[in-house]
Amino acid sequence: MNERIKNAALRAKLMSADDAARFVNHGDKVGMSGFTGSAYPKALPTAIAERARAEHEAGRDYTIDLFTGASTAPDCDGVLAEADALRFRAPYQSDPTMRAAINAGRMGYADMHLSHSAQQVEEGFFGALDVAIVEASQIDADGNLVPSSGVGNNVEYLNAASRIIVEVNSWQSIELDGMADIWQMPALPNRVAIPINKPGDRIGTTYIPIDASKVVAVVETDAPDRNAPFKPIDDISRQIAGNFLDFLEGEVRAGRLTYDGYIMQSGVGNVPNAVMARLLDSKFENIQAYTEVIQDGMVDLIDAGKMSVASATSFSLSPEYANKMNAEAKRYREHIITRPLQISNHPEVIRRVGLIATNGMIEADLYGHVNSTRVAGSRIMNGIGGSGDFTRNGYISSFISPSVAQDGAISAIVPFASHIDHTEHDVMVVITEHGFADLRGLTPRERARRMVQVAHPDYRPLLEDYLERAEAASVKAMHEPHHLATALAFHQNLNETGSMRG
Ligand code: 0RQ
Repeated sequence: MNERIKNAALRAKLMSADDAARFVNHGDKVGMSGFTGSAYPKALPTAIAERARAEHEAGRDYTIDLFTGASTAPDCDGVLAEADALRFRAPYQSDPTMRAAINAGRMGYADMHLSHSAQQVEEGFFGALDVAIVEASQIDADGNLVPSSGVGNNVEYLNAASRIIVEVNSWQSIELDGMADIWQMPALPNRVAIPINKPGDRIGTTYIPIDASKVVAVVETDAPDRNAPFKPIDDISRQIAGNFLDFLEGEVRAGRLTYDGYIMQSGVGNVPNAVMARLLDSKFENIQAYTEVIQDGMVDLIDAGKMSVASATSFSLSPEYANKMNAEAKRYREHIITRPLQISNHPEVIRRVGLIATNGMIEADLYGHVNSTRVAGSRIMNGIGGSGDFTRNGYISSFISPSVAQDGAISAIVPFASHIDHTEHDVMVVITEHGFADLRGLTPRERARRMVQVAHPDYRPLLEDYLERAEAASVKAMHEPHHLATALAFHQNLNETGSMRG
């Protein structure tokens, strides 16, 4: 594998993951690569977890603070949480073991807008970064890193850290070389406009330059990304996708969108994937994505000639599609650009390109506030991720969700959201299998009437009762009526009986 490490000085730093883990000490702040199961380091997390266990068994403290691009995998977040190796985690996670550790109060978690995360780490909001552990597909002769299946916050973590550990993963295609577009944000106060006008604009280098004197270890790996498969598309997802397409068609009829002018941002998950499958046989052409992750559905759209370019920060592919990407990276890099997270999610560029943002949600309330992150107000699910970056700054923001979860015990439309990630000022369209609620231009009370119509029929009478009660209690507060004593009754019922119906 030495052909992937072309720089002799860095080749001399080759060692085992266990030896490299000696450079990661108790109390260190560690920035790792990794984004939605792609491009995370495959060997060091397990080695660090083993070190933590050994230290704990010897009666010594050992925890680190961990920053990434976004979620990683069981062999990264999972093993570290299992070994109680983390004191603090940011900015996003979705691992079941880690989620349980956070919700049990065993470790801390700060859920942040992903576009903020690199800047806040680089500027020292969390203290100085000690170590960056970054996966690369190769190291070139000059010691630059060629990114693997994602870029995330690697540039900023490599700049900020005192020590660098590089994992060179030979599972990643060598032909990913050329896909990344690395543009470095000048430091404050010397910021300049980001010169991206269209999703396909390339503005930087295809590699990440690093300070090679900071590299303490290079580790070879040959392991796949996490690559969770998608569930087969079910009837509910198909109906939601159909309603989303009706909404887009309405925008075309209203003259606000053209069939060759759809610029997409899409959250991850089964429903967004169903939307992309539906776009395959739609009238939309030359679809462009300015988004966070490349998903199976986008690869299909590229193959079908429907999507001309997709700009993101990483892949989030099923195993089948990851293999296809690896086999044909040379062809796909003509259509796909991977960028630093702070560029893929930058409010400036999102606003400029005029994209339509589409994300999943936990719940929306009658007035259009959306909770993406906390079940019944307190229990973290994953995190806000990039949904806030795209929702606030998109041209149109939409949320897609089944109207109920857990066999109908939970309504996705509630009187008052138990936690608010996206305010009524940001949320424009809410889509379920029962239709779409276009909230634009409506007053709060008009919005509430539209939201009832996209709720599950079982919950509509309960929501209507709530509205009547709220209006009766709000003679002097008719702008956005609430009955505060029962505003969270759905959630109270859920906690007490296991169902929002009570
Ligand atoms: O639970 O997995 O145990 O079955 O949430 O729900 O319906 O499959 O929807 O996969 O789109 O996830 C908000 C979590 C939705 C996601 C969220 C339970 C439900 C199921 C998954 P099970 P679905 P999705 C850019 C965009 C924030 C980050 C983001 C998310 C599980 O979309 O994390 O948008 N968003 N990033 O049963 C209790 C409710 C529930 C509920 C659903 N009201 N109460 N549980 N569930 N609604 C990309 C990135 O930033 C990376």
